[in-house]
Formats: sequence, C-alpha cells, structure tokens
Amino acid sequence: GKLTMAILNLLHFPDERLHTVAKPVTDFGPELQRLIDDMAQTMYAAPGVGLAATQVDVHKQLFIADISEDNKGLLVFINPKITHRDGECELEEGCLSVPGVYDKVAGRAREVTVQALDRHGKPFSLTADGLLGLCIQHELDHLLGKVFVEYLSRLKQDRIAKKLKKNQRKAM
Ligand code: GNR
Ligand code: NI
Repeated sequence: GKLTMAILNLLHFPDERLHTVAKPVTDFGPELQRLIDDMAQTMYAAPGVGLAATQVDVHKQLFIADISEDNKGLLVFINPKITHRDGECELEEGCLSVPGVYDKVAGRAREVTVQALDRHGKPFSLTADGLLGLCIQHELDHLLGKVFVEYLSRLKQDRIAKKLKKNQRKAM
C-alpha cells in the first residue's frame, strides 16, 4: 500500500549489473504491485520520465513511464515487445543511471508500437512518438542490458566514465 512506498537505490553506469538481461514476469501478485509502486515513487522523486526494473537491480521485464505534467499519467509495461517502428528520432536522450549526460542515439525510431501487459496482466498495445516513443525504446534497451551511452563513440564513453567517477568522488 501507499504508506510503505520506498525510494529505491539506482544503479549507475558503468555498473556491470546494468548489463543483465531481464526475464519475463510470470507473477502478478502483491510483490510485483509493491515493486511498481516503489519504482513510480523513485521515478517521480528523481525526477524522470521513465524507469526500468533493471535500474533498481530487479531483472524482470518491467518498465514504467510518465510524461504528464502532474504525475497522473503512469504507464506500466510488462513483458513488452515492439511490433512496429517507423521513421527516425532526432531527440536527445538522458538516463537516471548516467546523470548529467545527454546525447542523440542513432537508430531510434520516430514512432513505435509496443505490445505489453499492464500491472494486472492484461494485454494492451500503444503507439507513441516524441518523448514517450523515445523513452519506450530507451527502457526496452535497459531490459536487454543496454545503456544508451554504449551506442556513443568510445571517446565519448571514456569521457562519461571519467566524469561520473569524478562526481562520485565529490559526493563522498
Ligand atoms: O528521465 C528520463 N528522460 C529521458 C529523456 C529522453 C529520453 C529518454 C529518457 S528516459 C530517462 C529516465 C531513465 O533513465 N529511464 O531509463
Ligand atoms: Ni535510463
């Protein structure tokens, strides 16, 4: 229930656990409901527009997103699959697991259709473009063990790793 919601610890690039491939969800019981509520609280607190279970070290095929202004548009995607992709996306992306880094990733579609289950296991399909379309592709990558900066050049990745290490030292 809401009284016991918690902010979960986020994994940060280059943590090896971000490379774990998520397994399908089979149990839609209270433990999953609790995880979804905690992930939502964690995403809103960050704040972010999406969060994959991978980022909180839970390796199940689950991500959430909310691109609304008032945090009342929570979307839950379980065992998601992209069934259609179209065009090319030109937007920059960021990631809560790589704080302060924003860049464009080649190969993102402008519009995607995703098939998934909702938090109760009910199938749905959604077509999205813009920020939500990009977010869906970004979260699906997390479930496959991929972080967006790994699509950037080696030089950029080395710079990012150095910057994150420096920030970590400052935070200690
Ligand atoms: O909060 C987030 N913003 C964002 C912006 C552009 C493209 C993707 C995203 S997802 C990110 C949150 C996150 O790290 N999700 O995994
Ligand atoms: Ni991310």
